[in-house]
Amino acid sequence: MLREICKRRYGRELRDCSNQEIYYALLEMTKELSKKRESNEGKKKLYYISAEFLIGKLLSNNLINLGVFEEVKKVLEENGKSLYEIEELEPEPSLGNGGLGRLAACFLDSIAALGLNGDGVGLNYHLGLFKQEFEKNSQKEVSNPWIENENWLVKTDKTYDIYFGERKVVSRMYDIDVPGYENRTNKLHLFDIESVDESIVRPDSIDFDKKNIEKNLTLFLYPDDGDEDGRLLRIYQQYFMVSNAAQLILDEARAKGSNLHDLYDYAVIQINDTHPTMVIPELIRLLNKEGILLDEAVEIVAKTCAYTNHTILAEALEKWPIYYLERVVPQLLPIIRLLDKKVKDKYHDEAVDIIDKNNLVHMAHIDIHYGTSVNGVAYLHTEILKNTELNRFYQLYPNKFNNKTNGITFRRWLLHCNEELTSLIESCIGDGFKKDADKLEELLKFQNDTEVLKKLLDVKKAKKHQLAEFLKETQNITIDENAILDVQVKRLHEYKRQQMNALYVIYKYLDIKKGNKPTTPITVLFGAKAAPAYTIAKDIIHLILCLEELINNDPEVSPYLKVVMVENYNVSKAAKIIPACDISEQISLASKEASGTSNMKFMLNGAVTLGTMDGANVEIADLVGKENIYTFGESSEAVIEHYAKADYDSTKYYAEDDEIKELVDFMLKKEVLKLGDTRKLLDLHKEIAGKDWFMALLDLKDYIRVKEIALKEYEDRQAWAKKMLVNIAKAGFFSSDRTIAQYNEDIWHLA
Ligand code: 26Q
Repeated sequence: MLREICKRRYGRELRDCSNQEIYYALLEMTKELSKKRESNEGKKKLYYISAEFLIGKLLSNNLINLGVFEEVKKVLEENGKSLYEIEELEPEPSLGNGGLGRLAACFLDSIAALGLNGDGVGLNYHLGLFKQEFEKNSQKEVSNPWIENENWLVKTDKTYDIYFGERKVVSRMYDIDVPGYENRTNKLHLFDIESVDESIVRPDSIDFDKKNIEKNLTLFLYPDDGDEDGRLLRIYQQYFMVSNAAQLILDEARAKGSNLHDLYDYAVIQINDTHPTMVIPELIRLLNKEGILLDEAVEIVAKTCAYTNHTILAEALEKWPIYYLERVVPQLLPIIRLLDKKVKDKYHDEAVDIIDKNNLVHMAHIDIHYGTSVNGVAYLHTEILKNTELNRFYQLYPNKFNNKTNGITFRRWLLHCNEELTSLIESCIGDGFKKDADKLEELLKFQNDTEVLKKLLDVKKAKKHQLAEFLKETQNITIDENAILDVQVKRLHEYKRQQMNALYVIYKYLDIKKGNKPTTPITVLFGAKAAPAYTIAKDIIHLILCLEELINNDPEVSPYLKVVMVENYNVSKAAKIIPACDISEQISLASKEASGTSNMKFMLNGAVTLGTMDGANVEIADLVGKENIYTFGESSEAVIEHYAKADYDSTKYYAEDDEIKELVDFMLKKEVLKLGDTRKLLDLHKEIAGKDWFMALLDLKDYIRVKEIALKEYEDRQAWAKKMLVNIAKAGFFSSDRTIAQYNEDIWHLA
């Protein structure tokens, strides 16, 4: 088929086409193939509404799911072409910030793989999350377009009128096919308006006129930001997304015979964090317009919606000033006030109000009162929601609360990103694990098989080699393929504590300077974008880049320790980095990371976790047992208590412990200041020594202690390989197929 497409498009044989031409031919072929797969149908349908779908590149994954990956790869090879080189030409859709968006993408893959009738609904951002560049050891943001003339989007003829008060825009729906692994195809519906104007972005930046919504509505994915215009635009985007979703849902239900009084038999809506919350008042408004009385409309919608919470950070919970909503979507205000009144009349408890006394609208409260289900994303996270953050709500609605521990799609995070490991596993236990991830447990039989353990180490080495070549090519960075690869890749946030890892790097640097040379060299690799307005996060990146320059150019130290900050960490870089990793850094302050999902990807690829008892790390520890994970730090209970009593004082740790002080003060040493910006380093120093809101200094010494143990134990290669194997064998639980099966069983009830 590929040959014919090339002939038709270019009048040439496959072998005479350029990689770029072949990429477009493959795009056409893949779209054609997935169109042929019948779509899922059924009376009831799931609508997974999310402001973010961090789908990443689609070509290879779609080929895998359509069952033609091997064949295509072979045909290309026979014609002197490489699928991997062709893949590099695919522009990456970065339509998400991080974990939440990537989770939505993994979920779409699993929903289709399980043959469930469910589509994604979101926004067609023209520019994905900014592209990160490093300049003078600092992050610079530039715009990140992904839509070429030929792309994955299929323009549909579905359009809707969307009103912001009196102001009307006309939307259009674009679809991206989601072919299920050896199954039928679902869709990701992305809404857009035609008047968006990419030329309003100022060159070489991400600045644009935030007032003109005709031109900017779907221009950008929102990186959390603080200025007023920006926040208003976020509300415009959210309403645009949910009004389209609501109209689509009602259209489809009606077409299947719903009289709308029975909407919940035709539709279930999963609200991904509070970003799509306005779908609740919007649906109520639309049902009411159709002649359904308000009280009944509220009941109907409450039976149709379910909410997932992804964070317990108070500052990340959406609370919009009521006058913002009044300005953007005045038509929703009567409904939101009605929802609030019902709550106030019934409960007389300010803590659960929708509109608080400061006239802030608590979006999560709408979801909890007016939905069937509230779920957290890992066991510990759900417990914290129930017992502390959302305890008042849990007392009102104990049956709504449930846990759905996150998962990842094994098609992308094993089959595609690590073919070498996939075939080793297959040679041991057959290919049943590809459909049923729990079968990975059969690997445990090989725990003491020296042959298999050796092959496992060989695979790791091969993946390190590939990563080393990639880093050389893209960033001109040389890493030692024989070094221990220690990796922390995730969005930059103080609670994730990249700063604590940076302090470890300083510790190790000074230790090597003192003459304590590690037996095996260590590479500490970071990858992280900081929100453009998050100054401290940017200062932490600055520190890491300064350390990178200092250490890698120090002839005494660099043979033993290297620091690498990967530029523009994204999904495709993750797919190259994760399989090469030995030690997976999951070091958030206990209680703060709702789940984490990279922890699962690393484990699946045979990395050993070094982490706190936070998020899904708790479940990883439970599964692999304490000899196969390195844990440290204060417990979530202890941390929650520190916050409750406000008794954590970083100045104490800093001033009263000379070892800690030496590490923190290092960032102000002249050799570092010489490489960096004094203001930024001073600010960061002040933040850590004087405030340290996420308690890096609290756990620092335990972290260093346990990390040193891990590095030492790495030396026993056989014992380490066994840990790797147990981690892989136990990763089956974290397949998003399992997560989705549980959502369906407990919440969605699709046939
Ligand atoms: C909110 C308001 C205005 C602008 C932006 C935002 C915004 C955008 C993105 C708020 C939050 C996010 C993303 C949150 C996120 O990624 N959370 C992560 O979700 C993962 C999947 O459940 C978890 O594994 C992570 O622990 C959690 O941090």
